[in-house]
Order: sequence, then structure tokens, then C-alpha cells
Amino acid sequence: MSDHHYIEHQITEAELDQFERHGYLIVEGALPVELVEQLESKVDAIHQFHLDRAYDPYTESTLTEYHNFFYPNFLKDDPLFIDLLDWPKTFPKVWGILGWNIYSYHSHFIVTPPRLPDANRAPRPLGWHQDSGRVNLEIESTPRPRLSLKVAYWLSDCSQSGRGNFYILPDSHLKNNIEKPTDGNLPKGAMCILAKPGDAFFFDRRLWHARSENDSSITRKALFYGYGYRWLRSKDDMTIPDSLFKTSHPIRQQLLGGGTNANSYFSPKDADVPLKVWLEKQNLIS
Ligand SMILES: O=C(O)CCC(=O)C(=O)O
Repeated sequence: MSDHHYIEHQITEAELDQFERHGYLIVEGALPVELVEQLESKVDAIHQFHLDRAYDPYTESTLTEYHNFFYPNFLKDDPLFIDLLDWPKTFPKVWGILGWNIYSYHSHFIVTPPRLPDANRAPRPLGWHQDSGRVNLEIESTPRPRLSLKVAYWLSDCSQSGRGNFYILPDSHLKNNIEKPTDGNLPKGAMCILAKPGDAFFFDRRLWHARSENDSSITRKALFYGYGYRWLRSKDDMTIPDSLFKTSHPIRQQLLGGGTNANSYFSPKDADVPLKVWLEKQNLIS
């Protein structure tokens, strides 16, 4: 992929304004159909491997075709997953928001099968949260700092509600708390994200969000790529095989957590941040 493919997809002022004001940004058609199909078959193969063993390694409990399957640290599993890390239609918008001292601190995919036919369908509160767990309790600032964002890619058709859609509370990224009704109603202003396969959804880690139940006949599948600053500790085990790391382009090595020493994450030199060197070469930063 040549440089101009990245340059032409840089974030626009309107997109940056949308993300900063509302905490999210939608990029329709970010991935071509053929790639979505290939990614889906990789996800299906990993899911099937664990279904065959009836064991979910993340929750350390039984896995059946009806369970939600959360699978972190998936970049190691296939070079195709790594290809999305610096995808030309999305990656320029990531650096346009966060800058160049970034890497992939966390990635996961989620498979949300249709609910069991006899599941209890009484309305229940969704699991509204901001990302990053204890960061939200232990960091003392209001609003909390952004630190990271995620790009979600939909592999299944979520263009109608009821398909395990992602829910957000727009503009909530600057709020440390939100009203969460306990009766199963959505928080006031909540929005169901409608997305087609191949669409990308960027969200600020602070944006209050939740997954929802899947009452359709289509298994919901989505890939989530988290980008954060290089000094932010990795949330994944990051067990990228050495061979995959060493044969990756220098910018990918940066995104996979590369650095020449511990201090390079805080005070990088050019060798630690090939993305910065590339942006300078393109005259995109000075
Ligand atoms: O599966 C979903 O839609 C929710 C994912 C989520 O909450 C997250 O990535 O933090």
C-alpha cells in the first residue's frame, strides 16, 4: 500500500470535531466485502476451535454456541488481523486524533450468538461502562483523560436493531458518571449503532457504551482495535510471535509495542517511533 492511500484518508476537521464533541465517529465501508469475508472465516475458525473444546479460555468456563465469546489478544492469530492495525481508511484518523506516540494496547473480537429461544427476555439494564477498568477509579481528574480509543469493525450485519448492536451514550465521554436506569430502560439519549459489515466505528474510551443482546437469527461478530499512548501499559498479553514481529514493517512494529528500551515509551527517539519519522517525511507534522 503506498503513502498516498494513507494521506488521502487523513481525518478532516469535521470528523475531528465530531469525535471530540460527541466521542465517536463512523467510517462507512472501511473494509471491502472480500476482506470482511476472510476476516469472518478466521474468527469463525478460532471460535470453532474453542467450541470444539467447550471451553472459554477467557472466562475459564463452559463455552457453547449460545454463549457470548470474548477473545482478547487476537492479533497474534493471523497476519490478516495485523493488517487492520494500520488500515489506510482508518489508521490516519487514529493518528489524527491521538498523535504519533501510539500503539495497540489492547485488541479483542466478540462473537454474540442469537439468544437461546427460551431465554428470559425481560428488559434488563445493559452493562454500561467506560473502558480501562480501574483507570477510571484511580486517576484523579475531571473529566477523566482520554488516553486511548477503539476502532470497532463490524463483520456481521448490524444495520437493524436487535442484532447484538453496540449502544452508546453520545457526548458522555466528558462525564465521569451517568444515570443508569435499573428497570431495563436505556439511559436518556442512548443510541443504538446501526452498522453494515465493513463499517468502522471509532470511540473515545471514556464514551459510555454497552453491548446488547442478540434477538435476531444472525450471529453478531465484531473486531475491536484499541490504540493508546506507548507509555500506557498493555492490557493484552501481546504474545505476537517473534517471526511475525520481525517481518513487520517498522510502523507496525511500533504499533505492536516495539521500543528500544523502557524509557523510549516516555521519551522516544526516532528509532522508537517510525510513525513520527514517516509523518515528518510526508510533511504532515514538523
Ligand atoms: O460487544 C460489544 O458490543 C461491546 C464491546 C465493549 O464494550 C468494549 O469493547 O469495550
